[in-house]
Amino acid sequence: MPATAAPDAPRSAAATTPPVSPIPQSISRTGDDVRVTGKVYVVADDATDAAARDRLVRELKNHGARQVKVVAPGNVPGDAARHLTVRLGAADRGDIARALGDTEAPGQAEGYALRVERTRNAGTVALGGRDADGQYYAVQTLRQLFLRAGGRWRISGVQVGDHPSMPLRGTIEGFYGQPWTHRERLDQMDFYGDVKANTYIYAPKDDPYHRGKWREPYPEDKLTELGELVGRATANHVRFTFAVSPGESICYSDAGDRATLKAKLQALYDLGTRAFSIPLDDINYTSWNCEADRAAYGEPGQESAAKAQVDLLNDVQRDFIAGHDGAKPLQMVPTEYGDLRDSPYKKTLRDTLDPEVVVMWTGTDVVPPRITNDEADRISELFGRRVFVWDNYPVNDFGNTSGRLLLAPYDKREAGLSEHLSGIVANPMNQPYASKVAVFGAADFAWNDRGYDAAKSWPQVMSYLAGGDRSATDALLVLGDLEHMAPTFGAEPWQPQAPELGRRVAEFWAAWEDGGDRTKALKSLRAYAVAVRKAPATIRGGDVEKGFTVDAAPWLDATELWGGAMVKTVDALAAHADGDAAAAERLLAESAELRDRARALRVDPPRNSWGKVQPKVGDGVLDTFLDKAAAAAQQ
Ligand code: LTM
Repeated sequence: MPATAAPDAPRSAAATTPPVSPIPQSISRTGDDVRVTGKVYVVADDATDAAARDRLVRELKNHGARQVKVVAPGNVPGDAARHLTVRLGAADRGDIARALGDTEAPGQAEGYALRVERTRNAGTVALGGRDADGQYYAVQTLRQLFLRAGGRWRISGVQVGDHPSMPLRGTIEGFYGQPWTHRERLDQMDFYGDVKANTYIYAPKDDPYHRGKWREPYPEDKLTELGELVGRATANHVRFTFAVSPGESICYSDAGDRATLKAKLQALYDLGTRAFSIPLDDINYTSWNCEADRAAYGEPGQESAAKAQVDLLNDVQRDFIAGHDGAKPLQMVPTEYGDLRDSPYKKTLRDTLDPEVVVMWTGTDVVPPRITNDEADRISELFGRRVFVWDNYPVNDFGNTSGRLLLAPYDKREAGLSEHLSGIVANPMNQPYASKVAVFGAADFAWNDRGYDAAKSWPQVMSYLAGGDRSATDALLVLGDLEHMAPTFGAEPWQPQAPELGRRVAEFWAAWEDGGDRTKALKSLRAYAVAVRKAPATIRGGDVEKGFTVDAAPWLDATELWGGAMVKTVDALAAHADGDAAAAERLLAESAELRDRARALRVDPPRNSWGKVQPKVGDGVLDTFLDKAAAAAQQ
């Protein structure tokens, strides 16, 4: 697990509040930072969340505590005043409420209050949760408050009052192509805990038992894995949400099919799952799978399809969910999931679907250019409830994403959406570790949409992936810029390719062409070209999560070559400026050779359904620069 605190924070950091992700609703200084003493007392009781307590102990040990003693509130030893004392539990527990002082404990679900206070001989930390989730999130915030100053670990002297803006936050593994492996999913659960995401929806399109073979129970070994996953999710305060997608073949009116579907849900309930979803996306809804449905709901069409779906979903909500202790309201994905047009289908859902059932929506398109408050308001009216956004970013399973990793920050979701939505889950890439860039941002936004700033969240996730390693963080930002393009299903991407490189290149040409300082311009662009060339080695050699470097391997290989080609080309321009045509020609030939090698690379083995393709790097910006610069160096 990468630590996110800066390894050796400057002294001036003491006057500010450290970056915390997701951004808390409120954070301010209480006073001086507090020293992590060699021995630390953790004060916990039976109502203290066990996962929160264990994580707290681990974090204290990772940040300077040699011995951590867990004691009950009535049993705090006399020497505690000389040691750091951390109180963890319900915010209204007497000792925690006193230690929180005037730091207000939020009343919202999953909320928490945290206060760090320097005392005469040591310090106290109070971590008070509104509920068990809140306790866990208090520890996740504390994890980010450790800083190293003068070779010693300290805790930033702050107070935090915090709660999520959206009730549902996380991911839906809902893409086409190779599903994630069991190990990758386990790792994702830990990651979601870190970013305060509380939802993972299991809906991989290419798990045969999820869709085509939905009637068949999971084989024993798969069921064992799913059970392990449910446990890991729960330990991270993540709700494992089990989805079955029967729409390709179900006979909606058939009692046998309904019983089979409920049996499938029951098997997961028995493993500890308490949240369920029935996605009905990407199916043909204008023909029946059985003649009985014609008799039950009429001739096939939008309205009769909606009637059949509602009949099934209301039955599952009322007959299965309502009768199962602790089960959350049923979730569903409508067949019309990505537009804002009213229709007989939506009207039937709005008028007759049980109000408890949660409806998902992807935006104004499968991959929308943005999501606004007004759009969210309009779709709420059309479905008769606040919708739950299935956000098709950073998913890379469709044609326009061929050859791409999507590493741009989570963006273009309007502040204020928390007042119009029940939540957001991101549909990730087939590459789970690389998906963390966008998922981190999505979780950050869903926690505090009004405080979210894409430009600040992006370096934070890169630092998280780099385990706080500053050079690797910078290298990841360079790579992220080259993999910034986020396509829609149409011709226009919703996020541009390589905006930082594009800005630098434009600045360069302005100086080169308009009589600016060419030497300075060459020096500056060369430095960036070297950063591009070196980024892959820095990422591979630094503390970056191994999984990320595996996911990104073809793109890292390609980036090194494209960066090398750029360095050679800038050098060719410099030689040309010096009047050395022979050197310019030689350097351009070397650049072309590197570029050819980059173009010959393939994503192999393919996790995606694109087949073997060239990994794209800064396309449309970097290659365009090389072409223009080659022409300029030969003039
Ligand atoms: O978006 C939805 C609701 N369904 C599918 C997803 O499974 C798929 O991953 C995305 C992106 O291709 N598009 C869909 O239509």
